[in-house]
Amino acid sequence: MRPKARPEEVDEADLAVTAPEDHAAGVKAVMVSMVRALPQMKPARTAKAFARLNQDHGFDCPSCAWPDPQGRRRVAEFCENGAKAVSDEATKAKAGPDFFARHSLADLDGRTNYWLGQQGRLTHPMVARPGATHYEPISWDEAYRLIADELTALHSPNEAVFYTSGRTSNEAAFCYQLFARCFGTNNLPDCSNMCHESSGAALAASIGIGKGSVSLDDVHHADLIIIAGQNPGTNHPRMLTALDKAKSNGARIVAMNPLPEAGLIRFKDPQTVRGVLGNGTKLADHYLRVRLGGDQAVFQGLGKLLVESGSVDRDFIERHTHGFAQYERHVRAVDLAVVEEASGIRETQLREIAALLARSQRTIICWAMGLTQHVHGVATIQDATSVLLLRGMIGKPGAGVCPVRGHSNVQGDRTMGIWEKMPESFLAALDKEFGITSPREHGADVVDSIRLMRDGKAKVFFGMGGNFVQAAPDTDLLEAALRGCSLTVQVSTKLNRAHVVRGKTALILPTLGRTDKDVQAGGKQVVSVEDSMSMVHLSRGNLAPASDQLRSEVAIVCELAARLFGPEHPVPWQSFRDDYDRIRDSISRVVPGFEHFNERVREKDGFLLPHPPRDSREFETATGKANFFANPLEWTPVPEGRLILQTLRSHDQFNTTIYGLSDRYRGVAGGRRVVFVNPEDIHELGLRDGMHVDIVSEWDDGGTQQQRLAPNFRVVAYDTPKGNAAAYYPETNSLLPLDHVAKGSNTPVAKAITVQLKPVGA
Ligand SMILES: Nc1nc2c(c(=O)[nH]1)N[C@H]1C(S)=C(S)[C@@H](COP(=O)(O)OP(=O)(O)OC[C@H]3O[C@@H](n4cnc5c(=O)[nH]c(N)nc54)[C@H](O)[C@@H]3O)O[C@H]1N2
Ligand SMILES: Nc1nc2c(c(=O)[nH]1)N[C@H]1C(S)=C(S)[C@@H](COP(=O)(O)OP(=O)(O)OC[C@H]3O[C@@H](n4cnc5c(=O)[nH]c(N)nc54)[C@H](O)[C@@H]3O)O[C@H]1N2
Ligand SMILES: [Mo]
Repeated sequence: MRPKARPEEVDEADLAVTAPEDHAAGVKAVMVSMVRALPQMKPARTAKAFARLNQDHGFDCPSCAWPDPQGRRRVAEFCENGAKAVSDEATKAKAGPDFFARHSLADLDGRTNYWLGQQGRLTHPMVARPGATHYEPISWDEAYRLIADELTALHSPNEAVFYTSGRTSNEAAFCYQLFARCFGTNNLPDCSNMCHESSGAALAASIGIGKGSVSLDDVHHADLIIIAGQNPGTNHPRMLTALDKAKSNGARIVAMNPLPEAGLIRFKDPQTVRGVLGNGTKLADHYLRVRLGGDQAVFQGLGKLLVESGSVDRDFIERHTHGFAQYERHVRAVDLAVVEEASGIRETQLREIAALLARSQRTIICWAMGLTQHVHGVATIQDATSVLLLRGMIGKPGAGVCPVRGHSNVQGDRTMGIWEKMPESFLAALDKEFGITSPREHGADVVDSIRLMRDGKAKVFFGMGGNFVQAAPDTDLLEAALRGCSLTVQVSTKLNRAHVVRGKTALILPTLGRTDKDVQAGGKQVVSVEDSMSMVHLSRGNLAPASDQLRSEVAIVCELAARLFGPEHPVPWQSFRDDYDRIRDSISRVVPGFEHFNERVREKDGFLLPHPPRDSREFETATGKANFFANPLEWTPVPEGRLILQTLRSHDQFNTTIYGLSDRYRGVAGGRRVVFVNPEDIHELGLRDGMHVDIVSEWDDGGTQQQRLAPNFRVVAYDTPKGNAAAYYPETNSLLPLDHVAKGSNTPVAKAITVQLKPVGA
């Protein structure tokens, strides 16, 4: 049966499909950013915003977490998609009380997320009370009282969940986790649970720390860079500049991706003459068109070839690693025919890459969601790391692991304690600093939080940014779970579906974004962020906020805490709010690596956090060494008559924020409801290019077959491996079964969903 049509299921009459592009960026990218920025921000604001983006004394780009170059910056140190992110946040459009008076809750429920995002910045705190037809204004005081009353009425603090998206500053994140722990819960799910959690879990076990080990300079000087499961041309465009530089220093680049992504093929840097007038730089020297979920096979196959040819760093292995003998036995037994079956990569190509690895003196492996969002994502990342360990490629210049983070401060939020299972050392330091007792029982992550709400065991959902309802899996189940809450609170810059799908009472708390000026009682405030390569630096907004009713995230947490905990509370909430230096002073005593935080963060380019494997080849694992693992080889077979679907980002979105309907590099314009399918599959499944299908996912729930539906997608013949399809997130999140998660990280499996395509009306 077809459920009620979702608002996204609009008639996409303008949808047009053309040939994909074979290069990324170029002058067109600069033009697109300006054309998008001007109508949203007007010229003066545009100039003011872009002049400060990623500069000293400026603000950190709210888009991805790729690091800024140190020393002298280029005039425009940003990319097309960073410019879109800034325009989206700094827009002049406003969604204030009059907007909410015009649009009822029912009306908003019928709008697409794209439309919701276009309505502009939120300007006033708003409430939807039980039975209301509209959101109405509420004072900040009353909003805090309402939240405090609901929290106090809970039977247990664990009936509340406190979600964080990765744009929150270090200072706000620190206050927020402190707030949750003072309240008495570790229920701190975050976007990282859906993102690089598999990287954190894998790296912590392999090398003793869940973060990448390379700097930007290492990327520039690597001689071999493997980029697996990542589309930097769209999602980390400034990485292309670094790859361009590495190439000009002689590096070889290997791409591992099912799709021929433009940004991995060729790059035209709009800031160089070669990029503007010439053909730009050819990026990938080798392109492994791996099948979805086939990467583990490739890394184990490479491990086998390196071991068999003796191309391993014996000295490093003996001195710094554990488990080599077992690993060696395991990979020697790997059958290259099985590797080909699992990954689609032939032995000849695998041998070419193994030879490159054997010759390389400085190898880096980069990855993103194409590795993390699989059932065997943790094992895959461990096996990639093992290839580097074989070659002694950790803890030396130009070499290492490089998980490329998503949100601009997702790594910093984790460092600040946004995690449902922070280690005892952190909790003990927090308790000592404030004279509190943090709960020790682990909290709920994203998937477990949804289970708690579904089962009526959590009743208050608090979202510090983000768009939980669209980012998390199993949309229908999740919407029902959220609607069952007694209170949902969203701290947001802009409207999205998380404000529409709401609990019995719902609050919208409008907040300052990265670009906004933040003035508190103690004067103008600055915040800090940590990039993908562990550099911590300041971010200062310089634009006038959309209304005088906006509060900073820090202020919101501190004011709510003061209301909930009363004036006698041991944490100096008021003083934290007035002057963020005080927060940083506390952080400097609680979080290792942040000593003298206030001084060091004010140095040019900020400071680098310690990373034992990178700094001194020390591995803080259970064995005291870097660990090899003999992981069973897994992959994703394609059942008869079915396809394996990956859900990914278009070039015109930031996660659930849809900037526009143009996925330029893949040749799609005017719509998003497309499913990319291999032409042979189209033929064999009895479909036609251009026809409309419902996507139906299948899930075996302990013996019972479940189906989930995402209706009405246009079939687009595309160069994707046979058996593998692709469609955009978040339109496809209704297809992800809640229990379909990565082993060891509980990350929803967004890159391998078993589906059938059913012609509409058949
Ligand atoms: N402009 C823009 N920038 C962003 C974002 C955005 O939405 N827009 N999102 C931010 C966030 S939060 C994140 S996490 C990152 C995401 O950055 P990416 O991980 O690059 O994002 P996805 O679009 O999910 O792309 C996954 C890529 O992996 C490939 N892939 C999928 N499955 C497999 C597989 O099994 N094996 C291999 N080898 N490849 C596979 C896909 O073809 C695709 O190229 O980007 C960040 N930056
Ligand atoms: N199917 C599928 N699902 C996925 C993924 C996938 O690849 N496929 N990727 C996953 C990944 S990697 C991630 S990271 C998650 C992303 O999940 P989220 O982080 O929850 O989602 P976003 O779309 O980034 O959140 C955007 C909203 O954040 C708010 N916002 C923006 N800036 C600020 C700010 O400065 N402060 C505050 N308070 N609010 C702000 C705005 O209201 C905006 O609408 O989605 C995950 N979901
Ligand atoms: Mo992410």
